[in-house]
Amino acid sequence: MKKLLVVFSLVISFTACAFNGNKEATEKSEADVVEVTMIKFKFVPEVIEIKKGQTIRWVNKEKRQYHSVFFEKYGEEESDYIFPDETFDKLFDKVGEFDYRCGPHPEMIGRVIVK
Ligand SMILES: [Cu+2]
Repeated sequence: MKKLLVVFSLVISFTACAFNGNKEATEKSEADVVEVTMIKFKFVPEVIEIKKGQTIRWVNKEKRQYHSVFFEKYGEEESDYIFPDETFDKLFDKVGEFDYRCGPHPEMIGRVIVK
């Protein structure tokens, strides 16, 4: 009976550990996502500074207009069109300054500074 209790409490503490681990992972991933808004044909903020390993989430807040995110200079593919209330995520794992634009609106530009 005592053995059974030990096993039982071990199971409980493993479960508790796993649960805490998940909670921390969720908190970390939320902190590592930084939002840029697409509104009135602008990226807001136009220049954003983040840390290596963070993700930018572009959020389209227009009423009707779609946009895209295009790091053209670096030979990257344009994102799919991002329609109102849709988002696009991109992870930045290299330090540097990266200029981008909207595919359909070349005058709509932004810069990501990764430190
Ligand atoms: Cu656009």
